[in-house]
Amino acid sequence: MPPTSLPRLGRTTVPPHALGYRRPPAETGIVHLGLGNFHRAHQAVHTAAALAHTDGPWGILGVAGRSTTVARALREQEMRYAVVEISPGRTEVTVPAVHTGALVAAEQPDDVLDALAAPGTAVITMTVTEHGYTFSPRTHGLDFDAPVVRADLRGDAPPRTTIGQIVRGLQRRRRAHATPVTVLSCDNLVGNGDQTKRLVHEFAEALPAAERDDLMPWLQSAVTFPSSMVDRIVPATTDVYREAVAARLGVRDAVPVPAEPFSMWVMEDRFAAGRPGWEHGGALFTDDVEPYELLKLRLLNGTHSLIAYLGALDGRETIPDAIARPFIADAARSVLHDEYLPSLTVPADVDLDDYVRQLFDRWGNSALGHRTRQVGSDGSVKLRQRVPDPALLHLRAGRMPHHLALTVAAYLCCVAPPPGFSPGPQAAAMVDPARERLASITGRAPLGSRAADACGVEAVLASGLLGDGLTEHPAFASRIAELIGVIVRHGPAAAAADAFGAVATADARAVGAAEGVAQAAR
Ligand code: CS2
Repeated sequence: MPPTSLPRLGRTTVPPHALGYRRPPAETGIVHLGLGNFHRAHQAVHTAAALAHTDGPWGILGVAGRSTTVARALREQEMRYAVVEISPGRTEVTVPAVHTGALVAAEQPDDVLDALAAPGTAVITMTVTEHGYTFSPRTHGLDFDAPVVRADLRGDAPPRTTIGQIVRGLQRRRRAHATPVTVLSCDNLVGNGDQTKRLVHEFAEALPAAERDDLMPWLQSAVTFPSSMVDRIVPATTDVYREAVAARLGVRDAVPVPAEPFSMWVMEDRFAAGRPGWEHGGALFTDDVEPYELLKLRLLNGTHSLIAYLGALDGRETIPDAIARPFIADAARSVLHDEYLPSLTVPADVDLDDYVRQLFDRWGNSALGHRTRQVGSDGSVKLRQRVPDPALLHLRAGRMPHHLALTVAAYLCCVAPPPGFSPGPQAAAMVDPARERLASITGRAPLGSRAADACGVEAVLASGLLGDGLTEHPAFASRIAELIGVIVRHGPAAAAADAFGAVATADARAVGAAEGVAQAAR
């Protein structure tokens, strides 16, 4: 911890050179749900850059869900915190200063609804992680079986789910003045705008008839849900970063955010009531965000998951330590090039070689210390956005996606370890909302009890973990089961070699078949 003799970061103690611009916004135009590190290093920084170019009423009111740590610290620091941009050769510290307030939904639920309804609020943004959308693990619509969703629908207490908060806030807005507003998801979901819209509409449709009929027409005409792709690697805060702020700015910041230098934001320009000039902060506006989303969700996030699970099983604490292992780098290259890449169309303005080279540099950023347990957490909600569609594409074309199977095998070994197998401390520290559910399924049909025993994996897939489509391909479950067996008996490097070997054998067979065809034709 930095010495307590240093002044605390605040309005008057920010060194002017660290501030992105001179006049921090006084008015709130954006309410952000999910006051975590990612928002503070991404959207807030882009907003600061937009405001440095053109002033506007675009202050952000940040809303934390339950945790009070960041909101309280921000209030004590007059809404100031530092972003520590860090790469092996360089550290740069800036203070975005775009927040006008910080609330904790669990403590001030009514203030949150008022903020969502306030006439000045033109954009409601959210980074609540994949888990925060209260998806049903079965239908992938809103989870009407979850007690917390049911309670929010009854409405006899303040809403606790993000979707409930948004709908209750929109109801209040509709009744107060009915001005249009935009809801902008900034989470790693395919079609995040459409998915958010679907969940919000499902919630609104399930309200009592009078409430529903009052809300729905306005919701349909006045509230837009653009999709967006967000990208910046943002690890958890540690004392290293608090010390970096103390050394560079001479102040104490309890909640700085570390981040890599890279940052990218692409979104649809469908804002119902205006927006900041985010393009001046480097954001890209497009009519079709999906190719960017798929590029990022699959090449970056999908490969990231494989690196994290293999790394954790190999005892690596950080992503850079993991990718430094040749077998993990090779597996990452294979899944990226051979299995994810054929499943997407690269946007015309993206230089693929450059993008991929940057990905490996970003993962290798050893100064950042991004942890395998952070990327590996919440796999039950993340993998669904990353693995099934590309896997199905290959399976339907008659090809086995060995490295996608390896991703699922390594994930299951980390969070639902087969009997007698200890995945190590990094895997044990991964948080996953499905741990108990997976344990109850694999308790009935243990994973990896025999090499080719796919029942446990089939039961896991049948539970909806990766959607419905993959259950029609039992060979995929068998391959996952085989790879689990290899991990359990010989470790993650052997499993990666097995996946690699299978690809090489299949390639050799394909070449052999093609040569056979050519010979026959001669
Ligand atoms: C990571 C992402 O934790 C994860 O699953 O893949 O948080 C990743 O670091 C960001 O999406 C990068 O933009």
